[in-house]
Amino acid sequence: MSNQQVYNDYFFYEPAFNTHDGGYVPLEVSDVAPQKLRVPELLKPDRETDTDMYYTVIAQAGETNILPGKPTKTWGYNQSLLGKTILFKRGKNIHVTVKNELPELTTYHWHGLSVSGDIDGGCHTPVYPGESKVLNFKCDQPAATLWLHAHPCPSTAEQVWHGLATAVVVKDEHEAILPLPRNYGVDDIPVILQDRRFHEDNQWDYHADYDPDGVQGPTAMINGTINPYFDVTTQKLRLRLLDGANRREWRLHFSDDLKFTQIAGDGSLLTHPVQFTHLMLTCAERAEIVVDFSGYKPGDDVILYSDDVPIMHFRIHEFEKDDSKLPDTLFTMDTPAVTKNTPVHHIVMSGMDEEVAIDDKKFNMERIDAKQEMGSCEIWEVTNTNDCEGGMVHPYHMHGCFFEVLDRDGKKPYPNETGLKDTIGINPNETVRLKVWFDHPGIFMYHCHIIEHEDGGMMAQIQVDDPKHPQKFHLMDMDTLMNAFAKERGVAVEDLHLGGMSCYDKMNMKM
Ligand SMILES: [Cu+2]
Repeated sequence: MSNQQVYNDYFFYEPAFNTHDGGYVPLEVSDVAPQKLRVPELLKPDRETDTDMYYTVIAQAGETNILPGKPTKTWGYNQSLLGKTILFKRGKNIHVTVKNELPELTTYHWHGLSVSGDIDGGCHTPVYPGESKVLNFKCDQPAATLWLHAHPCPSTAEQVWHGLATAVVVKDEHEAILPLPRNYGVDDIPVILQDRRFHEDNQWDYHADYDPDGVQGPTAMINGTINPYFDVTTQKLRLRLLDGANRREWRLHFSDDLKFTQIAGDGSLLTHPVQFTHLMLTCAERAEIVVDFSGYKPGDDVILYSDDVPIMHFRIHEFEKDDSKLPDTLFTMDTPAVTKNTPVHHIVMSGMDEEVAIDDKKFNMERIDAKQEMGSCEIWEVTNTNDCEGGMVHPYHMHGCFFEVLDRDGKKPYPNETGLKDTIGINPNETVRLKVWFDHPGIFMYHCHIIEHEDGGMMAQIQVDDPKHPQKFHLMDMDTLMNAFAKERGVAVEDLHLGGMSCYDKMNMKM
């Protein structure tokens, strides 16, 4: 790695950090005894051949011992909280049976997976309690860390809060030959960053904690573990960081300002490795980093902080020397060219609290907000019209595609915004330009990934047509979903209370 520059900057606008929000919930130092980090097992395929992989993913309710005392009622995939890590190999045909054993409908959204709209798992594809469905697709995208989470409108935030989120890892032949840690569970682990508030008897209470700008809790929870430590037994450790929180931004740094190397972002390796001492993640963003513990000896404790709160410990043990060097180039972008005829699509993210909107509208399941042909490339100019003073960073996410970040207000993107991305934090009063193309047809959502903003209507949808195979897409309607939720919860539909509803009510809008 020839570029020795080490960045010590979070890059985003400091006045827009969540720490300045009126409703900010600071993280608190945990007084729980250190617990070994839960590293989710890899989900075992039901069957795997040279060409195909078969999985079953079950959304289920359960109880989890998170804190001393009473177990917490939680939801998860194939386990009581979060889920096992799902591995897809590039080039294989994937068959996933998704089963819903929850008391209410859900969807299975594969965040970052390059698939058609019917597989993507947005709000038009509910799976009702007791039902299952088989998803068939080919995995054809670069190695990356993706995730699976629930996405039923307008209850995405509450379901993710209950625990419906898990890491998905795509492997390919290119990544496989790079000198990177990849011994899962030993020197290559997912790190799902979330926060929760524990109420009486260690329970979560989404409605008590509800905030239209995003639900937060004072306790950092990493892979479902409070005050975790990880036993380091290798010189280099690869962390697949995911901001899986509903609202929280993570501003990460290690003790001793230990530098680390970011190797991957949302949807691929970065084009070049970048060295940092500080890294900010907004909701749903991923960063794979490699930490080199060569300067430490057995018995040392390296601490990971968010802002000034310790959230995780790395206990150093004996390890073998590993001075392998990364190549300068990790990934080559092969994206459609932009010409002066490339269409430009402007969109505006506005508001905070209940007033959030995209292009002055709240999400409507039955309205198509944009169209783009499969295979064609457009420049999306996305503006956050919040004020620099008092405004917030909105993490903008698109389903069904990756994008390349062209610039931020005409300036170069941040140094780790190379490679393929699907989520980008946009500062107040800033416009980012993205190169956007779709490889699959369908209806896809684009929205703020502060999940309460998404439920509150800061979301829109695009219809992507395959010009060679025109299709008619079925759109769900909100009444059908609301009636189903009401029935499942045993209440009249007028008495149904789902997170995003208050945002529409307050604006006198129908959901
Ligand atoms: Cu937002």
